[in-house]
Amino acid sequence: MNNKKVLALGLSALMLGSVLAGCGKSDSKPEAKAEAPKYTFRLAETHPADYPTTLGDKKFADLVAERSNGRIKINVFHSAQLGEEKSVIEQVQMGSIEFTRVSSSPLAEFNKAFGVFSLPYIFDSEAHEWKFLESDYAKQMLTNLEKSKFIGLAYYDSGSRSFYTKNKVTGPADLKGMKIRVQQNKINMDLIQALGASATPMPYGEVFSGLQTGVIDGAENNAPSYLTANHFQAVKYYVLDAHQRVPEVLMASKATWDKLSAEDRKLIQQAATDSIKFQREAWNKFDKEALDKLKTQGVTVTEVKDVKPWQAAVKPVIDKYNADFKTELEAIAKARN
Ligand code: GTR
Repeated sequence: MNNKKVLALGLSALMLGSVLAGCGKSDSKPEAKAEAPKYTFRLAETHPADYPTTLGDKKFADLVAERSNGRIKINVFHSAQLGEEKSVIEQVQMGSIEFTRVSSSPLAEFNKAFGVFSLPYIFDSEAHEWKFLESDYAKQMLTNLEKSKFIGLAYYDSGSRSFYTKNKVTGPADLKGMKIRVQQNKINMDLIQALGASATPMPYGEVFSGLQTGVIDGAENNAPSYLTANHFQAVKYYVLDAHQRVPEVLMASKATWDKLSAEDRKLIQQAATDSIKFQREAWNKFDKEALDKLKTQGVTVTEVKDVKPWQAAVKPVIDKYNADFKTELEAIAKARN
């Protein structure tokens, strides 16, 4: 904890340093004279500095700084410097961290509707997913986060999640008996159970050692996470079953929001919306690069030509939660057309 604090302080000093250095440049238009920050906020991010979500966060922070003329400063703390996702979400809820970018999956434990994204095979494609994420329904889901003391600002892309394991998996039956790490929510546990494997929920930062020591036999994620968290160094089989598409969420603490003027809220919301395009482009580029890199690093990538056996195996999960997510699933089906 102390080490993290020292690291965080060092990083803020560094960031401050670069802002001051920036001020020295003589490209100043008269109206661009930066004001001293009135607000300095922290944004918690679990991924490393060059990961596509972090790039999105930074774009968002840059737009806010630029448009507020330096008055609102958001420092991005990447690489889980402020803690693992579940604890970060709790701190954002309490108002001790002002902003974060998290996965919908752990968020579902705080706001039930977001659990819909943990259901398997609800989207046909990236296009279908984004048609839904841009719909009024999905926007309303962000707005409804307010009841849980969050202000939902934007969805970011996270591609699709697939299994990576110690032994080769080609079909769902191969997962039987394996211990698989899942993101911390109930639906994920049911999903693993439906596949005859045993689910081990654990924070992201513990997965690497879990895989190395054999506490778990595998996990599941998109290619960028499998690569950048170094999980591929511990387990080398990746089967592209794409069981989930779990969007990322950029959000603020309601406690922070309540202190801001209407104009500042508008500015921050617009910056978040405007950062989406940049994040999605960064995502698509890195998603492909990551898969290529995994292959060159000795990972055996197994394509799934027929997804039907996978869909059939996890159908009990849909059956179990169909009624709970009736309206969400209807809105998702509507976005298919
Ligand atoms: C990643 C996601 C992270 C984290 C991680 C996990 O895809 O971007 O925020 O939730 O998965 O599996 O814990």
